[in-house]
Amino acid sequence: MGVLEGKRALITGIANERSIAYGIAKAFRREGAELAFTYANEKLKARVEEVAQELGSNLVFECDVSKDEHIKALKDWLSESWGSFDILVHSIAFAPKEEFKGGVIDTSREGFKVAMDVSVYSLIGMTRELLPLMEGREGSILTLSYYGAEKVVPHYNVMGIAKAALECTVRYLAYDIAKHGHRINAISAGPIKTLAAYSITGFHLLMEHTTKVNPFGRAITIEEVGDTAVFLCSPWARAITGEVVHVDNGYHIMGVFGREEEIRRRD
Ligand code: 0WD
Repeated sequence: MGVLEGKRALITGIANERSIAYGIAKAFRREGAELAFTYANEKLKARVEEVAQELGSNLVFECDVSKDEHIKALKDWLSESWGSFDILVHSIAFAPKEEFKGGVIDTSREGFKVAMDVSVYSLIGMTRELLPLMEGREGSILTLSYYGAEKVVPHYNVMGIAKAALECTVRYLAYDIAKHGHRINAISAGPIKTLAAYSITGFHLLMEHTTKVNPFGRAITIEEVGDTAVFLCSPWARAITGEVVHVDNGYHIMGVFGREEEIRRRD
């Protein structure tokens, strides 16, 4: 029996089969969860419907998280479809492409607003709206962050600021929802080649470097993020909330990079 048997999970943020949310959805399904999906806009509908079908679900709903009326409609739809549910996966972030070109100093007011709205406020809005549907079910919420929240990652810019705010939001929400018996955590994932990642100027160099210098010397996969997501959203993690768990092959523990290679070369 899977560890998520009997759980219902709402998955957001699938753009294609490279999306982190897809890796999470597959792992959830493997562990016995029932799934429902949202897609951001009409262009993504067919792809998300295919994914849903592949993972044994016909529950697919449009939700652009920058629109309050979409989040409200999602609640009504979910209430009619399931009545109640257990897990929300928030795998959504966005900033206009221009914001990744220069430095933080070049951030536009509009770019800042959009990044914070879609990538951070959406977690608050969705949590508030969907919370009543988790009543009495010891619900679990999961969002996705990145190391650029903690340290300077050139060109990550306003998204780094948004991720720092997101991680802080996780802690505040953890406090708020604990009184209802629910938990919320974040996974800080290492870089993965997805659509969102390719908006970031120089992403391939960042990926190359991160892969080479992390202690395991390899890239992380969406399946690895999926397995950690299963744990965090399962009863095994029932005492963990407000946490940011790094799934990055240990990249974030390093203080000096590339030294071993240099030492070997000189020996
Ligand atoms: O290296 C990476 N790929 C990492 C991603 C490392 C660490 C964290 N993350 C985070 C991202 O910042 C994001 O929060 O993981 C989350 C998922 O990102 P992803 O899987 O890398 O990217 P992608 O497959 O592009 O999915 C993100 C999706 C959007 O896809 P597109 O590419 O169409 O922007 O976020 C969704 C959308 O499906 N999204 C929205 N959903 C609802 N309403 C909205 C919106 N307004 N905007 C974007």
